[in-house]
Amino acid sequence: MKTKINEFIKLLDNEEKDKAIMYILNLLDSGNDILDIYEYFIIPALADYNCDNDQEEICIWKEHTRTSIVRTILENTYPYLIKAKGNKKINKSVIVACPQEEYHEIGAIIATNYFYLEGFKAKYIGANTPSEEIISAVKILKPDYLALSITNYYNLIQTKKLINTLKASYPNLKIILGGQAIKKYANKSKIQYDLILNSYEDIKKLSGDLS
Ligand code: B12
Repeated sequence: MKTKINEFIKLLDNEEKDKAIMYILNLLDSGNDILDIYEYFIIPALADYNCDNDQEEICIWKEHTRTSIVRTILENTYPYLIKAKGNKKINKSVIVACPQEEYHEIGAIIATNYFYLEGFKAKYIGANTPSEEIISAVKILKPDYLALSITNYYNLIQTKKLINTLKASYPNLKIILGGQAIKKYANKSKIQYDLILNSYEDIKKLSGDLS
């Protein structure tokens, strides 16, 4: 496995988009578990990425290029998710979003896929989603859960205001928080929430508790 991961990361480092995509699709076609592909290949491809170039502008476009390749790979895993999910269904819906100014969305998309895999009716509504759009989605779709992914801690202030507004109008809506800023700063920020989830195992446990 370690050799395969290194081979894949090398393809990404060299920005060999076609080869990187085919590498993962071949692993999936040869029967590897979709969750292993997420955990060992897709998540570390960005989470462990450090740009070692000195000039910041090179780092930024390189980060964009890598993210774009990883995103394409992620979208291409969807048919395999459909197969892996099978008939699993629980009668709960979740909207996943990145709040206003939060552009880091790969974690949110992965979380949406994990909810889907565990049988939730899961809908991802986007990165940098203005508060009024999130409120509108809650109003129209009436989900059981709203899951917000926050990476940058400075987005916690706006998110805190959004949750206060939502809780005042929709007291039954359960708020799930996840992402790097939540892992580090949820308690300090005194943000309201019902659940903090950060991994597939956390979502699987919630699904088990609800079944
Ligand atoms: C890719 C990336 C970007 C891309 C994002 C593109 C996109 N479409 O998503 C772009 C280029 C836009 C970007 C921009 C910026 N970035 Co950036 N970025 C990254 C990078 C390299 C990877 C992030 C990522 O996708 N990780 C992989 C995912 C899978 O991991 P994850 O998000 O943690 O999600 C996992 C869990 O947290 C969890 N999870 C996440 N959300 C949720 C939600 C729920 C409900 C659940 C259950 C679980 C869950 O599940 C996931 C799977 O395990 C990180 C470096 C790093 N080490 O993380 C920096 C990083 C996050 N960025 C950083 C910064 C500073 C920025 C910028 C301010 C400056 C810049 N570099 O351009 C801007 C800010 C943009 C904004 N306003 O949001 C800092 C953040 C520091 C901080 N403040 O805490 C980091 C850590 C880099 C660094 N070391 O300085 N970035």
